Amino acid sequence: MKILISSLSISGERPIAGLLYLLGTAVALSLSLLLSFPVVSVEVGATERGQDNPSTGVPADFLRKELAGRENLVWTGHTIPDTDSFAASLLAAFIYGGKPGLPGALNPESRFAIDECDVDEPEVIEDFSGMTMGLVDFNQSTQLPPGTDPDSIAAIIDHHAIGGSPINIPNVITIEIRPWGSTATILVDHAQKLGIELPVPLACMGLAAILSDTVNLTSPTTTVYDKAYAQKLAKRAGITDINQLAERMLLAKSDLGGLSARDIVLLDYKNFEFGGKKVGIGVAETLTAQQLINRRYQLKSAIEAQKKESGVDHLFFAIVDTRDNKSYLLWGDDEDKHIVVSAFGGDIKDDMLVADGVISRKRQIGPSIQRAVEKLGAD
Ligand SMILES: [Mn+2]
Repeated sequence: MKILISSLSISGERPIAGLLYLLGTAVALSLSLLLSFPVVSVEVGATERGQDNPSTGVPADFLRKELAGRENLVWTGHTIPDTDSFAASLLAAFIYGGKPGLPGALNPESRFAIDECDVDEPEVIEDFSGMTMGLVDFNQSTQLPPGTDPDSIAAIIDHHAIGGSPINIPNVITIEIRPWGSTATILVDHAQKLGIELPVPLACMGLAAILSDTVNLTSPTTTVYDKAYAQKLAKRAGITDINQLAERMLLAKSDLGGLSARDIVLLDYKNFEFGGKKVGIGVAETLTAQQLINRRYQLKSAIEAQKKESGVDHLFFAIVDTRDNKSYLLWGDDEDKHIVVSAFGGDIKDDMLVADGVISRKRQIGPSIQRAVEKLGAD
C-alpha cells in the first residue's frame, strides 16, 4: 500500500526535547558523544543532552513552537532534488507540519528509493510564490527554488557549509546546520528528540537518504550519528541488509545509459559562488564509471554548452567512481582545466584528471575548487 506523505501529520501535543544546535555546539556534542557512546548507540537523546542541559542554550520545543500555525508551510530542498533533499522535505513536513514541495523531477536513484519505500511521487512545484518556506539540505541562494520570497523563509535545516552566497534573509529565523552525513539524519534525530515514531515508509526514505549522501556510510562526511540512525531506521523499516539496499541504490544511480550527456551533467548539479565567481559543479556517482568515461567527449560538449547557456563563470563535472573510490574530473575550456589542475594536482590523461580518494562534492570537490577559484581571483 502506498502512503501519501503530504496528508500525514502529527497530533498536536507531543513531548518535545531539545533540537536547535548551532554548529559549534554540534561539534562539541559530537565529540563528547563520540567519546562516550559505541558506534551503534542511538540513544543520543533527551536524558544525555536534553532540555535540562544548559549547554544547548535552546528551549526544547523551539522550532516546533516557532513553526506552529504557520500558514501554507512548504518544505523544500535545493532546485535539483536528490534523495536526501527529498527525504528531508518529507521528514520535516511530517515532524513540523506543512507539506513537502518537490522543486524538480526526481533522479533515477530517488525514484528507485520511493518505489522501494512505497512512497508516492509528488508533483513538481514550478513556482513557490506565496508559500511559507522551510528549507532543507541547502543554504545557498544559488540553489533556491523559483518564486521563493526571502521574507517567507521560516527555517533552514542543513548539513552544508555556509559558502560564498548564503541566502539573504531579512528576518531572523531558525537555522540549524550540523556537520552530519545527511540532512535526513538531523531530522531523524529531531523526531527521536520529540518522541515521534516515523511511519515505515518514512523510516525507509530516511535510511535511503543517509546511504545516498554518505555513499553507504563510507564517505568522509559520515558521522557516528549517521551510522547509528541508519541501523535504527533499517530496523524500523524491516530492512535486514543495509549493504544490499545501498548497492541496489548505487546500481539505480549508475543506470545512466538512457540519458543524454546534458541530462547526466545536470542530474546532480549545484551552483555556487566562489570568490565572486559563479561556479557550477555536477557529479555522477556511479559503480560503472567506464560507461561515462567512454562518453567523456559528449560530456565535455555538454559542459561547454551548459556553461554558455547558464552564464556561469566556471563549470566542472565529476564522474565519481564509488567502486574504486576516485573521481574523474571533466571541464569545458582551458581556464577551467587550469582550475582543476590547481585544485587537484596530478596528471591529465585522456582529457580527464583522476583524483584518487575523492568522492564527496561537499567535503572534497567543492572546497578544492573553491580554493583554486579564489586563488585565481587573487593572482
Ligand atoms: Mn544532503
